[in-house]
Amino acid sequence: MRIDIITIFPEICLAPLRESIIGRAQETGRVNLRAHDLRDWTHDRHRQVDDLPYGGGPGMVMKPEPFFEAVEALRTPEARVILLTPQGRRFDQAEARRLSAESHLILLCGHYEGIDHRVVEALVDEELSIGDYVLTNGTLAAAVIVDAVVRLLPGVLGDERSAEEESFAAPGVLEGPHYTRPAEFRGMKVPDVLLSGHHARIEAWRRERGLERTRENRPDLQD
Ligand code: 6SD
Repeated sequence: MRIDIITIFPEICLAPLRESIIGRAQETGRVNLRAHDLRDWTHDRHRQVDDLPYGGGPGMVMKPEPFFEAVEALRTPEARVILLTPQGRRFDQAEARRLSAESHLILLCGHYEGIDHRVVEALVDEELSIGDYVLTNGTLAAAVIVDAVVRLLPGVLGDERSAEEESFAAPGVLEGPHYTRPAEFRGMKVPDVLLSGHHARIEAWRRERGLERTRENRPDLQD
């Protein structure tokens, strides 16, 4: 998969994606990830990407021209162009799975008050939001989406099962708790059932604890 990110802060989205699993996915060529500086598509001395809003109001609006030139330079016939915005459809695990089947994503990151709407109308295939809170810009949101999508690509996770078995794979039920050694730590014991070697009982216990957690933390997930 190829992913191009267009932002005024390329380093902010690249840094967290260089480590660990996603870093390795890049090194092994499972994903070709690039972040581009939007200012590279300006032509004035100040490399200006924003301007005053028509109709007045606070803050600045991102100019359309650099986004148009950037997308025209980077897009391929298969490219899906996505804008990160609090006004977008909510991104979740099902959306991550859907996007992991694409061959080329172009992620547009806004800053300031927002982006000239002609970009949305003429260039953008879909608007996505990573959650109901307001960030200062779209760059961290783009990094979140890349992380969630790339880990689903074939060969990216060492243990292929772990992409499947986790929370949200079974819709409406969160994962149960995990433990590792030591079996007793500061007086806190690992539940006996996990040491029993009885796989059916372990599975039933995990499911029960997952349901408990769902009821407590995410009642909205239950039917
Ligand atoms: C103006 C942006 C772009 C500002 C954002 C996305 C989400 N889920 N929260 N905040 C955001 C995106 C904020 O540029």
